[in-house]
Amino acid sequence: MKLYGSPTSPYVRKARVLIAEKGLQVEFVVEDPWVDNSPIIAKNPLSKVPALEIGPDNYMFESALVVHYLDHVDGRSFTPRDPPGYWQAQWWQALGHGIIDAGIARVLETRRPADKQMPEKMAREEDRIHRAIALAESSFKGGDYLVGNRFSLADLVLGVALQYTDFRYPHDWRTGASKIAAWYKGIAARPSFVETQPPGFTPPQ
Ligand SMILES: N[C@@H](CCC(=O)N[C@@H](CS)C(=O)NCC(=O)O)C(=O)O
Repeated sequence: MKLYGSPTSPYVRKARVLIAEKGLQVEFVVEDPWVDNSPIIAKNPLSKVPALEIGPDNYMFESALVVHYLDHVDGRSFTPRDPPGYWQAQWWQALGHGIIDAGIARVLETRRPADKQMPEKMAREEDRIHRAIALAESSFKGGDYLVGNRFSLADLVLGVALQYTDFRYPHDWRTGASKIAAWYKGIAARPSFVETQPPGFTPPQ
C-alpha cells in the first residue's frame, strides 16, 4: 500500500500514526494537493489528502475512511468492541475531527492576503477549539486512555488534533485542562507520534 499526502496535514497524520502503531508496510509518498494539476486529482477527484492506494488504480480517500480501512486491514483493530466503548470512541473521534477542521479553517484564514482576512472568522474557529477542549476536560475521567484501558482511535484522533493545535495555533490550552494535558503528554510520547511529527514542529515542554 501507499499513502499519499503532506507531512504537515493532520488528516494524513491520523493515518500515519495508525500505520506506525500497527507496523504496517505502507510507503508514505509526499504529494501536494494545493498545486495546479496536482497528481492527487488522479487518486482523489476532490483533490485532498490523504489518499491510500489499496490496489492498482484503487484508492481510498477521506481520512475517516482511510483510518477505518487501516484499522480493519490486519484484524488488529484499535476500535473498542463493547458497544459503550465503541460509541464513546466514536464520540471522541468526532470531537477530535472538529478540532482539526477548526484548526485547518483558522490556518487557511491566516494565509489569505492581510486585507482579506476576517478576524471574526478566526475567532469563531478559535472558540470552537476552546469549547471542544473544555468539553474534553469535563468529559474525561482521567488516566492514560480516553476509553477503556488500552490505546484506541479515540486517543489517536484527539492526540493528533491537540498536537496540530500546538503546531498551528499554539496557546495555553493546558491551564484549565489538566486531566487532558496529563493524558496528552503520554500520548504524544508514543513512538508513533514522535516518528510522525510535522517538520518544523517542536513540542512544548
Ligand atoms: N475531510 C477531508 C479533509 C482533507 C483535507 O482537507 N486535506 C487538506 C490537507 S490538510 C487538503 O488536501 N487540502 C487541499 C484542498 O483543500 O485543496 C479528510 O478528512 O480527508
